[in-house]
Amino acid sequence: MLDKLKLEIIDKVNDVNNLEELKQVKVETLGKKGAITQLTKTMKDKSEEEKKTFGKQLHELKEYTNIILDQKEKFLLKQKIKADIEAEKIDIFLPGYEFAAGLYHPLTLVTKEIEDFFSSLGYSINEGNEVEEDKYNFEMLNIPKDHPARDMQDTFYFNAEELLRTHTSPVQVRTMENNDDKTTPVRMICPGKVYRRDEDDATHSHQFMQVEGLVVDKNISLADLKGTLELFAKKMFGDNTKVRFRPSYFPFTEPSVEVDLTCHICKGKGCSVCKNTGWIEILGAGQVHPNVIEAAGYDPNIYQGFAFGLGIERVAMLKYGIDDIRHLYNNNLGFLNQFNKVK
Ligand code: FA5
Repeated sequence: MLDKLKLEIIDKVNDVNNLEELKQVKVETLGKKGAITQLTKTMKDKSEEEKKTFGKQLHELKEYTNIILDQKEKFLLKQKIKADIEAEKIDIFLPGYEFAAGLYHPLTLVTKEIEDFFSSLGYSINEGNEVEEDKYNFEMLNIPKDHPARDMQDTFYFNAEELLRTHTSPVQVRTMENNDDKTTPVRMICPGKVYRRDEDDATHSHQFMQVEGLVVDKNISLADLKGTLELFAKKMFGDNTKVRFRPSYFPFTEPSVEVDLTCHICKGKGCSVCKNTGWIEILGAGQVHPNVIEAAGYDPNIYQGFAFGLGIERVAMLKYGIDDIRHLYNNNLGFLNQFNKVK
């Protein structure tokens, strides 16, 4: 009887083609209701003599079944792994996919170039706060509460004391103030975003970027500022670049200037971008006002300085011939992909 069962089990295991079917055979033989388990249950009705011989044979059949099921399982597993590898085979000779690498935004490119230039002159690169205190954005820059210069830069307030900075100039004060030793010179630039309630047009935006520059030392004059900015303009735009210094007014510099470069679109003839002047203003600058030097803790009788605030968008527009500042904010990949293709 057990020989017949053994042959049946061997046949079943031989006919199995996959792991699922093998599981089924295991249930049918060794499972709770499986043939071998059922036979084990009949043992209690057998005589002592039968129990010995039948029990031994049944045990051997059980061992044997376990072994052939195990062997078959190993064989089927091997087959499955082989089939999976076959199915997932990679053809290493197929051409790869091209991944588009990220590009620098033109404003980042220009910022990096400005940073490189000033670092090469020994300037440090500082960071400021976009949410700034009234004290630093205005008061310590010689712009008291009722000063009309505030109107020109009116902005977004969080409360009476905090606002989105209207320019990067507060970093001038913070840098001087943070310098514990008020005898060491300062040479720094600070790039960052600024905000104003300006009307958006081809050259103005309500949110734009500036780079502040500050030098404080003994014997610093407007000639140093002029030399630095002329060198900067030539480095950024080529040796033939024309730079114009116009007298201007900022409460925190005296004297003050505004600096223009020849319009890149009309080359100085006059067009809608430069409002027919032939020039585009890129920065405001001047000798740091003695009141500002003093408020930040330096002695204005010994130390002088120059400072400038450069519009990064304006530099990018001049450099790349961009005729509308709004192109820089629209996230139009067709436009952005023209700059510095990095692969
Ligand atoms: C200032 O912001 C002064 N803080 C600059 C300064 C710094 C003067 C240090 C003296 C010493 P002004 O408002 O002119 O100045 O702005 C400086 C530059 O920012 C401008 O020349 C222009 O390039 C850019 N700019 C100003 N307003 C806008 C705007 N709405 N959109 C884009 N760029 C602007």
